[in-house]
Amino acid sequence: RKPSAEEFKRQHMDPDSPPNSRPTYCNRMMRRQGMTKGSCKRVNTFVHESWATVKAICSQRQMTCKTTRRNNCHKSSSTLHITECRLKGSSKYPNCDYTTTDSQKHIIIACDGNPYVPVHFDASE
Ligand code: 139
Repeated sequence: RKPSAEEFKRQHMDPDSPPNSRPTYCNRMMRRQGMTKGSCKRVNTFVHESWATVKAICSQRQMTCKTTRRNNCHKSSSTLHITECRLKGSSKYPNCDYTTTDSQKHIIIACDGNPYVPVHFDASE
């Protein structure tokens, strides 16, 4: 499947909700955004910033990706509001049960294509 900005948006963008640590956020969002179909996705980060802010990271500091060793990753120059969803060890598909953790961190994303846009979430730090 071709990487696309639309897929990145579905899995990682939540610009309209402020960061909130309601414990039900990840269970609800992971299901709503289609990441609990077939299996429970283990780790997923949502970014509470505008698409313009996230897209702009593609022109910020370039680096080697942590997960693939490709060189098309970029680290945000500022910290962003994010929520990390992590599958609980006790979770059993189809009941995907997540911990919800809010933070403010730099994010590392991979960009690809022409136009050069976000396609993969690599890490936060
Ligand atoms: P993924 O299938 O990794 O990429 P997610 O980001 O949602 O989907 N692509 C690249 N993929 C990896 N590295 C590159 N340098 C790439 N350049 C292009 C989506 C598409 O992007 C393409 C791929 O070929 C693919 O088609 O790490 C595993 C999953 O966990 C998530 C992110 C990732 O899935 N994750 C991990 C988080 O959301 N947060 C974290 O902190 C860590």
